[in-house]
Amino acid sequence: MLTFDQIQAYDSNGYVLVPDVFAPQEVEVLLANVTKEGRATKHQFNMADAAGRASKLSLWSDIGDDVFGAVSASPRIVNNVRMLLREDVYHWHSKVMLKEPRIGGAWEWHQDYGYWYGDGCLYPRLISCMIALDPATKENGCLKVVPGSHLLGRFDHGRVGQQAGADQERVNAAIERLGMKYCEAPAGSALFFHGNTFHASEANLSNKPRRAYICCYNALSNVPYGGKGHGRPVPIVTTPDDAILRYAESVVA
Ligand SMILES: O=C(O)CCC(=O)C(=O)O
Repeated sequence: MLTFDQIQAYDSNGYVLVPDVFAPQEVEVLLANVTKEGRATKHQFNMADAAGRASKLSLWSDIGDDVFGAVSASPRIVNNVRMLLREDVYHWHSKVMLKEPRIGGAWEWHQDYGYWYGDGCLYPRLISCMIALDPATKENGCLKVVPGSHLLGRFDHGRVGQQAGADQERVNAAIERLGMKYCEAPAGSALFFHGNTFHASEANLSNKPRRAYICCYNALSNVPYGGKGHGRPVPIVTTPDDAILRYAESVVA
């Protein structure tokens, strides 16, 4: 459970990094499932960055009855998101981010609400939780954020490569005023960030992969109008705490 200080940090900065949310054995099971034939391999696609480098990911909206579903519905994530939003939430979507060694592309500066505004959400009451599967470092393209930018409101977004990118002039002004922080993160950590927090990541120029699993949630009071958006707006039934390790055997089999 997040502490009072962590919740306060999130409220003022728009993000909070929590170490050791998942144990090394759990991360191992997840990594094995990233490469094993299944959800993570079936749904893969690229969203090229401004330089044309491939930023590969796999994305789905249903929680699903597998190890990835066990994380998306983990009480360690869902209950913290409920606390940060001060209300119940539903699963919006989850994605495996595959930043491959030397070729994995960047993610351009954006707000997630820059994408989700177009899906009919009236409020930016969405949270993403980025779970590091490999240690995320400056060299392999860890997430970088503009602290406090969740309070700026939504900026206009246009196309940058195949991604949505925020108005660069305003992003530069925000960075000048608020600064920018690299969120280097140990494997198993969870970075919770607000739907309006500006974030980006650089290309992976190292010879190590930078894989991460990102789970996104929307407040149940913020269901998009017109039947648009992702996920089913129903409360999440959280999984038992040992659910991830139960999938260890299916990897070996
Ligand atoms: O994987 C990354 O480095 C960034 C992903 C991201 O910005 C996003 O999914 O919104």
